[in-house]
Amino acid sequence: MDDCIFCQIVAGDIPSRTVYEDDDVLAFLDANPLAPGHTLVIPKDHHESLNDLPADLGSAVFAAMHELTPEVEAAVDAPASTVAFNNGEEAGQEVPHVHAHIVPRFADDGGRPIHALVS
Ligand code: D5M
Repeated sequence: MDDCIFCQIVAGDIPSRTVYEDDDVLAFLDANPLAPGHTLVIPKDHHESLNDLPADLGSAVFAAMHELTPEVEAAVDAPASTVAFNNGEEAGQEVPHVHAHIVPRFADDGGRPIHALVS
């Protein structure tokens, strides 16, 4: 989609800091991080939300999340992370290209639950 920010990142038309890439999935640092190392994981193909995502691509995204989450935590020395999708505009999804947030969490960050952290 020409007007999708994340499709433009996949195409290389907007710069991003790549964390991981394979044939189906791209992960890059969030431009507005909630914590150091905040990473987004997206399918390269444009699908607006999880509801539109074919199961095989969902599996590819999950496999990348599964591999990346401990690596992201280790990279910033975080003991935990919040991993979440804002799925749909009313749930706070601002970029309509499905994406998972991996947000490293720290002992001194207040332990706020997911609804207070990802908006
Ligand atoms: O989260 C959308 C996320 O996308 C939000 O945390 C900022 C991030 N974002 C927006 N534009 C960019 C670019 N150009 N690079 C990296 N990250 C970006 P949502 O769940 O839709 O509210």
